[in-house]
Amino acid sequence: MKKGTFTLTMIKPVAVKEHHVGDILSHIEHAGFRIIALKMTQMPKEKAEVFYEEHKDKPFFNELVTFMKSGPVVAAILEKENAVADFRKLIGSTDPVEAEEGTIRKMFAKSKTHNAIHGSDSDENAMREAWFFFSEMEQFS
Ligand code: RTP
Ligand code: MG
Repeated sequence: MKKGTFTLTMIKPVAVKEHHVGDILSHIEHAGFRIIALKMTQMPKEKAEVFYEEHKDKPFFNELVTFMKSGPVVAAILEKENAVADFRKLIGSTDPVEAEEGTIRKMFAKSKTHNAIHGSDSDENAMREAWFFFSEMEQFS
């Protein structure tokens, strides 16, 4: 995969539990993103800590890890020009209270921690996170 052409998303446990996987994937595809890898998986504590290691010193870290290991997530690699920035726009602000109308977090988030979906914040992190979840045999660029 070429850097800058994709992002990594994860539908978080709250949205999987509440049966929003189909609606969210549909929304993503209709916005012009191509799903080039997809799986459901549950992260053990150690994996969730590695995925979010950049936040390890933040006050919300333990709550975040506890939430992220609480149930299965649906991870996907999404291909599109300008994928990282366009996808962050599609999901909306971290806190659903601040998220714009029509964004995925506005529609499906329960709170700032339980905010329904993840999107990579840079091309470097998209690359790291894509390889965190998917092997070469699972990527269909
Ligand atoms: P994400 O990485 O999941 O796409 O979210 P983000 O970039 O919008 O936000 P980030 O600052 O990277 O935070 C990662 C996740 O940690 C939880 N969080 N809780 N209670 C709080 O103050 C708080 N702040 C962040 C959220 O689940 C957030 O998505
Ligand atoms: Mg982030």
